[in-house]
Amino acid sequence: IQNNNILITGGAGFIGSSLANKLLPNNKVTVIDDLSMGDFSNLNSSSNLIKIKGSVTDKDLLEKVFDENDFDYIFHLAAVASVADSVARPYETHQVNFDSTMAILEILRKNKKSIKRFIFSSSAAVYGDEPTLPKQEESIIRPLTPYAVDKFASERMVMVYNNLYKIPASATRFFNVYGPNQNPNSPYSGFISILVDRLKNQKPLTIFGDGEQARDFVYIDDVLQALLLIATSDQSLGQVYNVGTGIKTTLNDLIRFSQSNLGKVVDVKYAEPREGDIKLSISNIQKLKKIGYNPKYNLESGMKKYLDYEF
Ligand code: UD2
Repeated sequence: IQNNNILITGGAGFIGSSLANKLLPNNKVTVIDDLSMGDFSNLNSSSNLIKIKGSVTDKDLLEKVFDENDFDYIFHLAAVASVADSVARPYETHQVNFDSTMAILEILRKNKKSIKRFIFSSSAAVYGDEPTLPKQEESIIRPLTPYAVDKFASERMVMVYNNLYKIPASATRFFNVYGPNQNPNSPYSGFISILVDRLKNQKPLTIFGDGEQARDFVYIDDVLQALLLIATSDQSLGQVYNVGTGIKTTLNDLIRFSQSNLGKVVDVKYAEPREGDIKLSISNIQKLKKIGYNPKYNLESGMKKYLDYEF
């Protein structure tokens, strides 16, 4: 993507800022972020960058931003990413995780904005605990939390606007993304960001459960590759894609890995599993591969790159 005008909501957060930094040298990038989890310091300084501190639930702000810009691409990454937070505050998180999507879609429809693509970030959460693995895009959908329902509803609404109103759109279902600038400071931050923080600060790590729960951990650079492919492919129009690696890793694997490959010992405490925690979440990525996706990182190379950056 070059010489385009791009909006990234949640652009100061982990995935959003990584995407913005990749696009900034050759594009104009507007970032909206409420800084609840993100930080503008994640963004490289550039004359191509416009930073807006504000919420995607603020319709007046959205109207103003769209009045002032003709965006080519919109990456809607702003969300309350904590599933537990959605359980504690279902109405508030619904406004961020669903209403904001509709608000942007409505502006695009009503103002007859001509865009190249709207990309919505959905989640593996939509599959819930239905045990069939690996997850395919057509697998059974069983959202179990307000977060998962909002992600699925947003995703579907995006497809409806694509089909009925010809707003060109695609969606991603992220599995467990990790890498530099993922904020470790919430208990519901990504496990790997917490692990790296504990390794750095020599503090104990708590594993909820026996550590045999497995995830599909995907390195941020591969996620950026996926986002750009999905945004620019003709085939991906009106489609939703799993974004992962297809590789299963348990939390215990991660602990063993950091000790044997990196020589870093972390003091691990085991505690009761978290309520509603999913045991296994692994993606099938054949659909994404059909549009050219080729993940470059396994756990070893991804963790090495992440730790080189951190230490
Ligand atoms: C991920 C996403 C979430 C949602 C969900 C869908 C992240 C950060 N979150 O949640 O937004 O899309 O997938 O299913 O990517 N754990 C510990 N100790 C800790 C922290 C976590 O044992 O200090 C465990 C946790 O109980 C879980 C595993 O580590 O079993 C992974 O937790 P996570 O928060 O990184 O990711 P997940 O899959 O719950």
